[in-house]
Amino acid sequence: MITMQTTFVMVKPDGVQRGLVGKIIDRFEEKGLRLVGLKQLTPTHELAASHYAVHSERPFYPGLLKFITSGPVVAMAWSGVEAIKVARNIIGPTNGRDASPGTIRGDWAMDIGHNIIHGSDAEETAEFELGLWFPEGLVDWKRAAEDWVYEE
Ligand code: IDP
Ligand code: MG
Repeated sequence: MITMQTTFVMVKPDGVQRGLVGKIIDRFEEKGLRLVGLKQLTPTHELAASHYAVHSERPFYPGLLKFITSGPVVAMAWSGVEAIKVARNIIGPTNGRDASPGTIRGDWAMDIGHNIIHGSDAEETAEFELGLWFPEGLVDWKRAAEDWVYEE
């Protein structure tokens, strides 16, 4: 069953400071996903708290909020068939030391907290996160290359 999805991806402050934004965008673009939203911003405490509300009882939550609001992030929306799973595969598991080479975290992260990037984990979270970070909406376009990316 072919499901077109849009997922929320964010380069965290460590990824921005380390100069990895361009290389990270390449991974998603070259895979064949379609960029439908992109902006840089320093998240407010309120925005970060809403985004990570599901983790509010966890011991790492205060440190996580401090980290995410510490500087600019790059927020993105990517569309494609099963884009949520595809993006999570490109990103790799949470702890960079467990992540396989070839994934973003596997290539560039050595830590569970400083792990470079976020990606939505399910349809409901993607919808929530896209509404939160892109209240202005996304860009509606067709990437001509999709005729070659997908068989039908
Ligand atoms: P995910 O980003 O791979 O989906 P989650 O379990 O949803 O991972 O955790 C959200 C974020 O919280 C992680 O990306 C990481 O930045 C941070 N985090 C998760 N677990 C820990 C921890 O044990 N220590 C420090 N930070 C953590
Ligand atoms: Mg998560």
